[in-house]
Amino acid sequence: MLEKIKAIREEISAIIAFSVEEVEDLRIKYISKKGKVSQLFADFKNVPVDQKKEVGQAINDLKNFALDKINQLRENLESKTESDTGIDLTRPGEPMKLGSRHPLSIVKNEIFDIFARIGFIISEGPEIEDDWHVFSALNFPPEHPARDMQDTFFIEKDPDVLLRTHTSSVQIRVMERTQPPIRSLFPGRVFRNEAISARSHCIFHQIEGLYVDENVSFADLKQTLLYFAKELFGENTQIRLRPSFFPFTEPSAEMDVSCSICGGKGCNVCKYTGWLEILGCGMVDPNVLEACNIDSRKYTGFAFGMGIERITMLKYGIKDIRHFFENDVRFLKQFESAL
Ligand code: 2U9
Repeated sequence: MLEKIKAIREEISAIIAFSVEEVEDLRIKYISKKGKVSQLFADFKNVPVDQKKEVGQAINDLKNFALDKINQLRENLESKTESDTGIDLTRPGEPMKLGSRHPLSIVKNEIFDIFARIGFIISEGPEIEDDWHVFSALNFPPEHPARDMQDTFFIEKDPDVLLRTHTSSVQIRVMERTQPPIRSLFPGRVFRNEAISARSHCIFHQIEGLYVDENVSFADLKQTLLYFAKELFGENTQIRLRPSFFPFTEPSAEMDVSCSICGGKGCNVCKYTGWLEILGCGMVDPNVLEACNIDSRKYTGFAFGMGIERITMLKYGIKDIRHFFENDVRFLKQFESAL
């Protein structure tokens, strides 16, 4: 019994409290009717007669000790006012300074929203890839220069392990496991073995898009991209498609938008052409559909791809791609401030 009393005394002496409510909880825990100290009084009847005097005294002392401690804790908390802390606890807090979203994230989210309104979902996949998903399934011939070490980062030990050069690899992964209809965007970081300059970087961000279903036509592609350009650059934006070539689309095209800076009249951003190139696109090559076990006689599809850095530079008139990766707050805080 004496041991138990000693242990409770040590417990009480170590207590600290940060609020009056906590002190009240302590009072209940130790000296209310069912509290630990009161429990000792209940157990007192079992104490042998010859020890009753000593134990009784010890329990009384413990009760007084607990009461003193609780009163002291309560007084301390109640007396902590401005006068003795020097702090006016009623003053409103300093507002937290908000950061701002990265310009690439602002533009990426805007593009997500535009395509979400016409039913596109988002799919993501690995940055470290294999030859099949980055090249072979996309109809790149074995000797295509993109497979060269000069253009693509491989790991030394295994030429089948490489950093993706486009997010088209994710489209392959989705098509391999899903039958049409497929309507998705594929955002992500991509890597190319390029010298870093004001205009290009070895890491950048892409958004690609894919729509595969029965009867998807080039007219659907063109109308979808016109809608996209008007939403992103304004209702008066015009588009033009120029023939191009990619191994994974046939036919292929590059899309220009009328320059949003000069409205098409000609300025130094559009190099006095009135047009800005913003993306590549085309009808998915039947070989690519077949490589993913999608029946190319039943289904057709369109795809497009764009670099988010390039679009963001055009939208905000940013002259050097390296700003996006330096994270200089003087650059970053110029964009949207609300999170
Ligand atoms: C599959 C089938 C077709 C995606 C496409 C482009 C054209 C394109 C570039 C734009 C600027 C890459 O970031 S960039 O350097 N992209 O021009 N991308 S069509 O076509 C696909 C993708 C996947 C299965």
